[in-house]
Amino acid sequence: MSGPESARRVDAFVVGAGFGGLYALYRLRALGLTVQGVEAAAGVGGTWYWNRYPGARCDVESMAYSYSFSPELEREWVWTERYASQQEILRYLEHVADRFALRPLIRFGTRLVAAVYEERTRLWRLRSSDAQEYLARYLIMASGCLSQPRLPPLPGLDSFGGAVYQTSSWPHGGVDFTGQRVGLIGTGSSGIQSIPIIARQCAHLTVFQRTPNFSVPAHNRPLDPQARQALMENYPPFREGLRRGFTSLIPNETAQPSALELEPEERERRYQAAWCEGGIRLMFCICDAITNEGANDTLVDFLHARIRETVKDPQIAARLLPRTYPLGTKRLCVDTDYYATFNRPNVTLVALRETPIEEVTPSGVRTSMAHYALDSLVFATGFDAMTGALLAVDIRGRDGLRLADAWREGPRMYLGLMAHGFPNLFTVTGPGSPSVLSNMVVSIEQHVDFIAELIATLRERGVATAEPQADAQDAWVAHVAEVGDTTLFPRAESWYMGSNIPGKPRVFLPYVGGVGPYRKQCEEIAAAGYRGFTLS
Ligand code: NA7
Repeated sequence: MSGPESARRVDAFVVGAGFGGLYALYRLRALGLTVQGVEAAAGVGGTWYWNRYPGARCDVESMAYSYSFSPELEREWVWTERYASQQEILRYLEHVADRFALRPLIRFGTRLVAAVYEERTRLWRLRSSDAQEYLARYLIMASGCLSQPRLPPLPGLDSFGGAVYQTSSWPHGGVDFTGQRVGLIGTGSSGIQSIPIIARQCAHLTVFQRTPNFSVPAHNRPLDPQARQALMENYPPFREGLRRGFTSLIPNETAQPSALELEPEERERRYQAAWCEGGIRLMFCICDAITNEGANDTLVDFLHARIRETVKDPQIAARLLPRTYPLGTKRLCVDTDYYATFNRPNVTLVALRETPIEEVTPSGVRTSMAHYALDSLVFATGFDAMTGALLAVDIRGRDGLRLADAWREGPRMYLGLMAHGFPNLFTVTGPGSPSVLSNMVVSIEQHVDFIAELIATLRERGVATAEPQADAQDAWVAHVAEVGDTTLFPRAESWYMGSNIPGKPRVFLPYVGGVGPYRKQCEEIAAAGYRGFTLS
C-alpha cells in the first residue's frame, strides 16, 4: 500500500451496515470519534438487505429481535407481526439509519479488501474496493456471521440455460416463477422458508435435499396491539431478561426439567404445548435437549411423529425424517407449511443421499437416477459461517501476521471480541462468543457496548492499543471447546462446526456457555481493569 499522504485519517473504521455496524457507528460517534463505515451493499440492512428470498423471516420474535438502546425508538416503531418479515426488518433498519443520521457515515457499494497494522504509528492502514486508503486507530468488523454465501461448484452449472438464483442475494424486484419448473437445492432455513411459497407460485418445484432438517411451525400472526401495549409497559425488564437469560431467544426463560425426569405423558403434553405455541421454544421446554442424547431422542421421536402425520405419502415422509444428527445440532428451522408442501402434486422431493447430483445440464439437473428439466435453479446452500467474512479481507496484524495464518487450525479469539497479534481489531459477535446461538441483536448490542467502553477507557487513559494476551486467549479458546464438547453439537456436520465448507477446520465456532453467563464474564473482565487484555 502507498504512503500516508493519500490515506484518510479516521479514529474508527466500521465494516458492515447491518444491525452490528449501524449500532457501532452510533456508539462510536457518540464518544466523539471520527468514524467511517463501509458497506458492500447499496443500502443498510446487512443480512436483511441481501436475503430477500420469498418467505424470508426472522425466527426470533420481533419484540425481542430489535434494538434496546433507545426507548424512543422502541416506542415509535410498531412491529406488525409476531415474527417480522425481511421487508419489515429492512424498513426498521432503514428507519434507524435515518433517525440517527447514520447514512452519511457510510460508503455504500464498498468493501474493505485489506487491513495492515502498522507498528510504528499503531494505526491500521486500510484499503477499500474503491481504492481509497484509510488510517484508522480502531477497526471494527461488523461484517456478519452469515454473510459469505456459498455456491457449490456443481459440474456443468455454467452450461445451464435457465435462470440461477441464490437465496442470499435475491433480486430486488422479486422473481415471478409463474408457469415455471423450478429446482431448489438446499433445505436449511432459507430453503425451508422459501419452498412453500415458491411451490404455490410455480408450475412444478423439485426440491433437492441432501440432509433433512428439523423444522417447527412458526404460527406467525399479526401482533395484537393490546398485547404489544402491555409488553411496552414492561419493556425494560423484558429486555433485561433477554440479556441475562441463557439463550436470549425466548422471553421469560424459566428453569425447565430434564426430559428424562418427566413421565412420558407429561413430556408429550409439554412438547405438544410448545409445538402449538410455535417457534424454537420446543427445544427449550426441557433443560437437556442439547446435552443429553436420551433427552434429545425424545424430541426427535416427537418431531418424527409430527412429520409422519403431516406428510401423507409415507415414503416421502421417511425421506424427510432427519436421522443422522441430534435435533438442534444443525440449526432448528422455523417454518410455515414446510412439511405440508410435500403433499402438493406439483412438488417432487429428490433425496440426494440416495441419488446424488451428477451434473447440471443446459436444461436441468441430472442425478444418478433421472434428469429433471428446469427453467430456474435456486441455490439455498448456505454460508461460510462466522469466519468467512473476516477471512475474506486480507488482514495482517503485528509483524505481518496474516489472520488467515493465525486461524489456520480454526479461529482463535479472546471472548470472540479480539485476537492476539491484532491490536485494536474488534469483531462484533465473532467466533468464540454466543453469536449465532443467541438473539443476534442482544449479542450485537452487548459486543458494541463492550467495544465502545473499552475504547473510551483507552482514550481516558491516553493509551494507544488494546490487545488480548496470548495466554488469556488460549484459555478462552480451550474453554469454548470444552463447553462445546459437553453438548451434542460436535455430533453433526453443520456450519456451526465449519464442516459445510470443504477444507475448513472442524471446530465448534460459537460459545455455548450461555448469553447471560457470557455477559457476566465480560463485565467481570472489564471491572477487573480488562483482565487478559494488554492496554499499552
Ligand atoms: P444452511 O443452513 O447452511 O443450509 C444449506 C443447505 O444447503 C443445507 O441443506 C445443505 O445440506 C445444502 N447444501 C449445501 N451444499 C450442497 C450441495 N453441494 N448439494 C446439495 N445440498 C447442499 O444455510 P441457510 O441459508 O438455509 O441458513 C443459514 C442460516 O441463516 C440459518 O441457520 C439461520 O440462522 C439464518 P447439508 O445439510 O450440508 O447436507
